[in-house]
Amino acid sequence: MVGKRFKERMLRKSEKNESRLILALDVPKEQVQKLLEDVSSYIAAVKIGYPLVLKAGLEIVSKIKKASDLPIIADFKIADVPHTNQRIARCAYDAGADAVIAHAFVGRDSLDAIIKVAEEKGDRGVIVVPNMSHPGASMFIESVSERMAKLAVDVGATGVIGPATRPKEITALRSWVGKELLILTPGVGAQGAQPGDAIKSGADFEIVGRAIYTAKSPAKMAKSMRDQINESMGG
Ligand code: NUP
Repeated sequence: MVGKRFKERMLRKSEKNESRLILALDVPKEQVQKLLEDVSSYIAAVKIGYPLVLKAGLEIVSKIKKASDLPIIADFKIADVPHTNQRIARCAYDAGADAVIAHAFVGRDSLDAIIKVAEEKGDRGVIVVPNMSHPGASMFIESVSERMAKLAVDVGATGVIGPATRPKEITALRSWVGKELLILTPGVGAQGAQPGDAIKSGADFEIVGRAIYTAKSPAKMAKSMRDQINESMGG
């Protein structure tokens, strides 16, 4: 498995902050610093993606790195031919990303290309997408998610994305990927899932964006969601 160092870093942060929450930082760059100051102690990692990076530039990754010691997951849903995948992953890791998110549907060679870069860059993480949280996932992705989850295991990925909105599919996902791979689940809050539901179904982390960053008090919301998840775990 690639990215053991990333996984351990995330689990250490999770333990320190007693949190299974990942913040989706899909905000304008002007909001990043304050949001991080408000919620950093209640989360285990941050996920950045196109909504932020296409405006702020990739240098936002190093700025976040300087401002906090949270692991950074670059959600670029990489989905191209192998050599392009490799170049995209290299850009993300060189900018300071600890892990990247990549689509599985492009096939084994495209994922292998990213895994190779992750190894070269010092055991960074690779999170594969075998399923998605939105209703449209039922059109195509869901019907092949078992094969894609098993591909994630075969290529040696660090983890997979699962739909918090459909907890039964997380249970199935866990049975396909085994215990070692991390399962990260978006869909909590704005997309309808309740904090804790995905973890109870076998996920390791819940990804939350809008429910936290549009709240009147992001800090209070992050703390409350973190606590709800912990309560649902019996802790
Ligand atoms: O299946 C997925 N669903 C999903 O929402 C895969 C994702 N990567 N995401 C991302 O998670 C989405 O792009 C957004 O960054 C975050 C969820 O945000 P929110 O719905 O909590 O605001």
